[in-house]
Amino acid sequence: MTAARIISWHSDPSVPAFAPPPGAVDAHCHVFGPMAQFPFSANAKYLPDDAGPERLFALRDRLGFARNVIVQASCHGTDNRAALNAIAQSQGQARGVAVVDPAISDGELEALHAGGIRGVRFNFLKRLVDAAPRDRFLEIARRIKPLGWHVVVYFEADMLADLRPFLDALPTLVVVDHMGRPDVSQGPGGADMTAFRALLDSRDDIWTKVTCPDRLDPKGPPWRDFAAATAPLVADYPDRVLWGTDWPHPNMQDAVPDDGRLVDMIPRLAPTAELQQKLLVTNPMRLYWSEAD
Ligand code: 0GY
Repeated sequence: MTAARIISWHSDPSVPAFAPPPGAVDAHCHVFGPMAQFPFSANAKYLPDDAGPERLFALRDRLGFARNVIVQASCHGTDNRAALNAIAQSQGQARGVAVVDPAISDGELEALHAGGIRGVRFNFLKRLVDAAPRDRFLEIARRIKPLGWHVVVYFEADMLADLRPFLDALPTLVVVDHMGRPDVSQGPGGADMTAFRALLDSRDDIWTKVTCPDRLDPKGPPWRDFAAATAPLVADYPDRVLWGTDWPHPNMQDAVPDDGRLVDMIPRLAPTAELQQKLLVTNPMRLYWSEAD
């Protein structure tokens, strides 16, 4: 079993030439395990090697970032202890997004809040999770609203039309992972981006992460199609975008991205200092560190 565990991250990422602004937040990353302490879910669709907080924080420092938002990875199911452990070890420099079961108690939700969780993730990718009825997700969204949390949704472009009634019904701020995985080769005016912009235009409390060129642009570095499709989105919705590495890049095996090159892409997505400040500091701080702490 151990031999089959996946290493999905670059062993020696470059130091980026681009220096993020002080206080920059990597707003989409994960931790795996360590498995001996925090076993993976019996329903996990992939079995990764350990990628714990020490590695994550070493990468954060190498890339010139100050903070992390740790998103519960599907391989840990609804057991958020690995993410909570990483947040606890971050000395206030990490917050998280959990995956929870609808049966969770109010006390457990409050404990997650105390542990640094500020949102829940609803994952619709069939290759990652078993299907969950949408009414259960809506119930969770209603439960977490009083805590001031938001909902993170992960879906693919061809699911958007079907998901619209569900997304429209969500009662909290919504963050869409990786822009709903558009086909970036269609360009900024292509069908996928046009449908996604219609979603953003339908409510002013839908945000997105301009993340994962490595997943969305099969032509590879320097990810030209991704930059061409994404930069106009950052320009048009500057107060509703987040950026993250996606480290340790769950499931990426064949083309593991160099995280330094991902960071070096930021000025092509957000060309001005003002846009960079919003993308990397102002926006994530508003969502994850809105209290005075
Ligand atoms: C991502 C993407 C993936 C995986 C997960 O929770 C996860 O396992 O998020 C993926 O395989 O596309 O955003 O990290």
